[in-house]
Amino acid sequence: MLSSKEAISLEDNYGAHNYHPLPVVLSKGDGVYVWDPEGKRYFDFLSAYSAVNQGHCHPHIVNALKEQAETLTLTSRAFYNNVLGEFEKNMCEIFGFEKILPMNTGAEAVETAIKICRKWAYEKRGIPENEAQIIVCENNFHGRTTTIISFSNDPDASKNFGPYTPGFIKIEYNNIDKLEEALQGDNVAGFLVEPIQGEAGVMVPDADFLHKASELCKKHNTLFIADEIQTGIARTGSLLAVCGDCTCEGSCERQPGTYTKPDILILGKALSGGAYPVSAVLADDNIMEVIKPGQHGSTYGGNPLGTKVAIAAMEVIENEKLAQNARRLGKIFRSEMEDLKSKCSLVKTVRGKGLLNAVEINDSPDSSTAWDICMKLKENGLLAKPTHGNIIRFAPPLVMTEKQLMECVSIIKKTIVEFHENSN
Ligand code: IF1
Repeated sequence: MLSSKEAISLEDNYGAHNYHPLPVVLSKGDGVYVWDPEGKRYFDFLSAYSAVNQGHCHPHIVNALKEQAETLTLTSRAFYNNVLGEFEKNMCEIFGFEKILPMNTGAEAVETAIKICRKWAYEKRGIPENEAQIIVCENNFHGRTTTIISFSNDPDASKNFGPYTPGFIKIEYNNIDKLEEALQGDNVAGFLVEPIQGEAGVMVPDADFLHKASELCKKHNTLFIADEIQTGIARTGSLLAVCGDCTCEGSCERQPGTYTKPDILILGKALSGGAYPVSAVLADDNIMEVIKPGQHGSTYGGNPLGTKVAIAAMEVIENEKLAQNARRLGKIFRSEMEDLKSKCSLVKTVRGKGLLNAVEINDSPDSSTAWDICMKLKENGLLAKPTHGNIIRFAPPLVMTEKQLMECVSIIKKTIVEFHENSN
């Protein structure tokens, strides 16, 4: 097996430098743990950006992958296959929609949602062709295709990738008045929003923001499009972040009054538990029917291997009650981080929902402090990475036990306190 040093050197020499990874090489994963080639074990507190909610190499998911891989992996959609229909039925029942369109990556699903919204606008709402506008939020992250970065205000994500796709209006996140103002436009077809802005630094909106936004969209016959690629699949303590503060103890009951049903729901990442790229767009017939045969798709979209994996990944979420676990452990984690904040001025803010949390470090976003703390966390056996500048995202797999969480809390507290003491 390659040593860490050798693996890093190969990536530096032959790989595009489109990332700046923490200098750690992972060679094995199991549950909440990952190992480097030298055998050092770490707690994974990033979960591949919430794609590994079910834990690394979950046996139920891996077994489904292995069995299907020896049976039938890809047919294209030129023919039917005997797995896709089962996946589609399961997903529509779990999430309460009439139809699902399967894709592969999150960005593809976001692109799919944008295309469906625009086509619905022209064919159902009568907006003049090529005039549809979609409202998005400042500091959004919805993927990295040219259209999606066209409405990003992050220069790293968008500079020198033009010309940009038109048809998007930016408003301040979590600002209902600005949304209402933007909805006055004649040709506003949709509002695309992350229920919690992950990359922006785990920005949690006001508790009633999503519901009020959905109501406003209804009033203006505009589609409410929820990008739950990072917040969905139990990460925030409910099956979906748009479930709000539900009291579900079992599967998602989509409780009226707490659940805000989107017109279009976008899923990805943990939909397949980190074992295979699977994403999807869900909507009811009156919206999804605008897509006719031959008008959208992809070679791998809805393939039997990915959909078998996704069926198993969703079974794990349900059977192991990972939403409930995320909700319970998330409260403990934030309480412990607030305790740290009360004792250490290096911690400025703690925020999050379920097991999608972030700690804002009390230093300039241009400083290397958050990065340096993550380097110390790595030395102490826990992997996390800053988002923008001075914010450290903490998002472990949802299979974590309370005992493991408390061990991680001790590592985080010890690391940040010692870092602060040594920097004074
Ligand atoms: C990277 C973070 C970034 C997403 C939401 C769509 C997508 C993502 C809400 C696109 C993907 C990933 C992409 C990855 C790092 C990570 C990420 F927010 F999770 F931290 F970049 F902002 N909607 N997020 O979070 O899904 O096409 O990647 O499957 O690009 O560096 P994808």
